[in-house]
Amino acid sequence: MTEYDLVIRGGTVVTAADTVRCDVGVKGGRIVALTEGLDTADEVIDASGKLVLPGGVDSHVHIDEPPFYGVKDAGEFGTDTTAAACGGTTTVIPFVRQDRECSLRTAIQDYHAKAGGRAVIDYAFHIILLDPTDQVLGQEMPALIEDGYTSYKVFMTYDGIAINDGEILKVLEAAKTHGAIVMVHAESDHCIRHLAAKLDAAGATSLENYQRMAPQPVEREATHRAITLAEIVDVPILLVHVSAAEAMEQIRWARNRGLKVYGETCPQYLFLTDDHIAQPGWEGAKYLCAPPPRDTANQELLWRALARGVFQVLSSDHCSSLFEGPDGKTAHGPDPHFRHVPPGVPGIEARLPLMFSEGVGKKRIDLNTFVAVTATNPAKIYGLYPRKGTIAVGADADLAIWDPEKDVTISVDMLHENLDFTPYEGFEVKGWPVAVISRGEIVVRDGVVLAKPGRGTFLACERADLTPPVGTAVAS
Ligand code: DUC
Ligand code: ZN
Ligand code: ZN
Repeated sequence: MTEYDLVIRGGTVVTAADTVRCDVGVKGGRIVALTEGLDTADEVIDASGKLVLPGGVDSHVHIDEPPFYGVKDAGEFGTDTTAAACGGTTTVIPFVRQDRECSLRTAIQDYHAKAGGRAVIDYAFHIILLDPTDQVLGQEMPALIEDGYTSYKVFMTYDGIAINDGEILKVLEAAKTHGAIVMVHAESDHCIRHLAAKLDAAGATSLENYQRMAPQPVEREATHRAITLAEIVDVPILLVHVSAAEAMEQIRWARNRGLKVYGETCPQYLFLTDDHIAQPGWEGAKYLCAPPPRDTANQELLWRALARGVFQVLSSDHCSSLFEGPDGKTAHGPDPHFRHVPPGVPGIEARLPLMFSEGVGKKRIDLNTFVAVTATNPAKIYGLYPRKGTIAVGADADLAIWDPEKDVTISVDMLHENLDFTPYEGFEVKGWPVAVISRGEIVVRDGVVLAKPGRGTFLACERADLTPPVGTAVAS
């Protein structure tokens, strides 16, 4: 019997803290050795000239959710976890969306049925709270937290999805009592309704008007309000999909006051702008998400905030509506109307290559920060660390071996997302994972998917680990 099932030899191993030349020895799905000169393995991967990174943790993805704006997801757990793996991600955390008057347990069972037998990488679940009754918060939530569902998302906007401030306070109190982390979609519903009604009345309904319905103050106000509610309850929160400087400034302000307020941004806010959505006809629907992407000046401010630790998490917020057809973003015709396009863009596969190329390659963030925001921090915040999100003895052998010189032009044809478009069509990136390993098994090699559907397993999350360096104060 050989000492190791797999040895990755001669690569540069990178974690959120260190960059070292060493081999990685894997046995029984876990990392068991990190040292030079490992041999005697059943399988050896030569990683010389390559980077060995923790597999990515994409902690904000929407997979196989109920229809949104009347449009259902084209992706399911098989397609979307395959796409994730091809882009170097080895753990995803999708959402369970509670239906009104339905128990959380029932909703969770439905999602287990969707994921089991299909997922090719490991997954946990967040829960979207639409109906935070006393029964849900007092009875179901505590039991679910013990079972590994420790993160809950609330919305401050959308018909039938938003909850009010009083309900958010109750959710935060329950999270504090039982030890959950609350994710907040922060956009002011009243402001959006007011602005949308004015635009409608003026007949300004083409897609170029979308960002006029939700300008930065709409996000800034809700972000500040969410921070205030969390401060009053004295509980950590995480603001998801932060799009721009004004909301980001609220997070920095809060943290510098010692509040446990964390932030996530996404590729669409670093690579897309409102000009993409303002294109004539339906074209802009490919880029339409909520909050809207802003302008290039904001992109640079978000990059700087990522580099300085204002944001802890960089996730895809992957949504998988098609562009064309009866289940597409363009389904509610005949004319494009900014209120009728389901918001959300795909990105589960391109997330890491885009960030590696434009972030590390262009020296906007260093390699360790790349690992921190795309793998280690989300694993810590959502209670999966150190099993996931790092390279350490005892951790799961979830690894992505990157060729930092590989040139790829992103196009819908080479992605695995089961969609008819990508907002990143034609983007040229340098660097792509050439082998992706999940619990010691090579799931993707040189672009070939080797994983069997259903090999991915459910991960029960612990409570958040918010110890430094997650969320230390940030320089202005
Ligand atoms: N919020 C998300 O988190 N994702 C897509 C759309 C939205 O509003
Ligand atoms: Zn959201
Ligand atoms: Zn989302």
